[in-house]
Amino acid sequence: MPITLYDLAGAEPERRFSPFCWRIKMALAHKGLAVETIPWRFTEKDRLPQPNQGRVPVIVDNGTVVHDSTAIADYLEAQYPDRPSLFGGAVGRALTSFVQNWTETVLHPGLIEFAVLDIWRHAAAQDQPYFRQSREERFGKTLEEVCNGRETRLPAFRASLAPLRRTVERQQFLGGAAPLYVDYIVFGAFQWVRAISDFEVLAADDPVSAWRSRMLDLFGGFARRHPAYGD
Ligand SMILES: N[C@@H](CCC(=O)N[C@@H](CS)C(=O)NCC(=O)O)C(=O)O
Repeated sequence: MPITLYDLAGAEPERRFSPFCWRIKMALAHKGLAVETIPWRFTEKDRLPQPNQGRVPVIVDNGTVVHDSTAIADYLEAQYPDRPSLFGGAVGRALTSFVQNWTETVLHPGLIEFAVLDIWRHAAAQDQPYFRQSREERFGKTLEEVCNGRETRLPAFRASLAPLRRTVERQQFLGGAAPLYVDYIVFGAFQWVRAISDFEVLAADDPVSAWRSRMLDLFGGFARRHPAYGD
């Protein structure tokens, strides 16, 4: 029986843009596990299986409900130890935490200021008022104001990617010669923006762009097949 994944969708059911869900979709592909995704909208809290926190990703695996991307990755690693490892052992698991924290405290905040208005534009009609209100409360300004002048912030954002750039220009993946969950965490952030915004955050000649392209090619071009902008 395939694993069920509740996956954030926009107005178009196939436009999937949650960075946290992308981590898990890539992790499931890495493990070679069959998955059936259920498109879910921000305001459909009641449709999620219990227990949950009103957020996705949530998976159901043979009746077991797991929510939160980190808990899901740990669950998959423990539940399916004979399949390719997501972390490459305890040391890899520990170092993944650093990259996850960098992604969530530096990369995501940088990216959301480019793309939050585009998220609202792509959100389902029933989600738009909730999304606008909740995010404007969080930012203390309108979505338009958040994204205003985003071109001028691009050079500083690209400069902030130096640690990632220096890594992926010297090795194929963050995991080394082959990708690991740590790659999926960072990739999820770029795929989030790529799925809902035509604002290209990476220069074409950036080694980070080449790495993103390698990620898009994984699993027979799995991520590349989903609705998105750009290459
Ligand atoms: N810590 C959670 C974060 C999940 C999360 O924030 N998901 C977003 C979608 S990207 C969500 O479901 N938001 C619901 C809302 O804003 O109401 C994880 O790693 O899974």
